[in-house]
Amino acid sequence: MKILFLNGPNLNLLGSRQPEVYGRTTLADIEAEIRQRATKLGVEVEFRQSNIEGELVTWVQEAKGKFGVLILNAAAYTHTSVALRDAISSVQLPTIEVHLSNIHAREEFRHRSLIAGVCIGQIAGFGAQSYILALNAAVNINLTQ
Ligand code: CA2
Repeated sequence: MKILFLNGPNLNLLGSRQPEVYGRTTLADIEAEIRQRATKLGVEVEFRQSNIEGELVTWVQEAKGKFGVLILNAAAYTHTSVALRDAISSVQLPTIEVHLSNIHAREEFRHRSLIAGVCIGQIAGFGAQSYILALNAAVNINLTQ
């Protein structure tokens, strides 16, 4: 099974700014941890980041038939992107929404996720651990489908 991890805008800055909100772990650290765990779990992973909404939309479209599960931290596009929601909905690829922070405990504009309704579930608030929880969920989803 192949799992695609997509990361949205500004997540390339992780670890370098706002450590009080997002911690000191970089996206590269998260990727390395995910790769180690994926090897042990016997799954393949691909890990990408983009600051461009259209690029994320294209990657979601292209994932159909190539990946079994999509794990998506859409970052700020979570709260704004009808385009990403439509892309997820159209590919019908099991998608897990992931966030480092607990978006429901933050500013009101972050409480609404436009993609939540087309995802299997949402994991938020566990920092880098959210990605690991999502990986485990993805592996288990695939076992039962
Ligand atoms: O908690 C999450 O994972 C978020 O998806 C992160 C997004 C935010 O817009 C969402 O509401 C919740 C922000 C990612 C930007 O990350 C930064 C990291 C360091 C410095 C500045 C931004």
